[in-house]
Amino acid sequence: MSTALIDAEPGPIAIDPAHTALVVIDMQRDFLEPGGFGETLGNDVSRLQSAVAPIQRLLAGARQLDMLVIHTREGHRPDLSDAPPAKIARGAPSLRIGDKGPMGRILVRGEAGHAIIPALQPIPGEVVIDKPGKGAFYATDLQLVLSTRAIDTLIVCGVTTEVCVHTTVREGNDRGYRCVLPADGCASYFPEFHEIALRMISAQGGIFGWVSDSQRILAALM
Ligand code: TIU
Repeated sequence: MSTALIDAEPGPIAIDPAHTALVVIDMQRDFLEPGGFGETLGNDVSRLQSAVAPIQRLLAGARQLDMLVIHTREGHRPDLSDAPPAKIARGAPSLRIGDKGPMGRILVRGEAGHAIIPALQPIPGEVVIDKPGKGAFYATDLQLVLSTRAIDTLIVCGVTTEVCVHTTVREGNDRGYRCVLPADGCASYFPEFHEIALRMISAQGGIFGWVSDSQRILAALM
């Protein structure tokens, strides 16, 4: 296959799977399961479940097409040397980053809660990027991985729409990547933020990306 035309807002986008990466943001137990970082912040973590099945379908399609697949995980070194004090001190969570919770230390690499949920486990050959911030480009080698594979387009899904997905799309757009979001493959603890975050991306002629959905993306690709 050379190019596929994806139906999207604000208009169709032609992508070449050989130069496209599927980027799955932070589908970790810490955000999706009770007892993790998301719940310590006071969120109803069940709100993120809707993204799981669409991402499973996107992963299956990407794997069939041999597309580059990248998974990210938000988290910190066990000594918290890469966790800014301002991030640890933020808000009034029931447990802070680094504290011991039911899935191990909150948002710390190597702990059970830091792992990607069982339904979306990476397979050999897929890239896993550990990131200390909300954006996947900040303080990671993501851009190097993408340039090594001559990637120009990112299909970005995961959680949460208005936090780590949005930050990554904004970072990616400024670095020259065309970013397409499957609306159903993203989710937020705040449904209204999910909706408005997607509208922000495709407004003004697609000011920093395109919004589609898993069905339309897969219909174009497969
Ligand atoms: N709290 C929230 O909505 N999100 C995060 O803290 N990180 C991600 O979005 N992954």
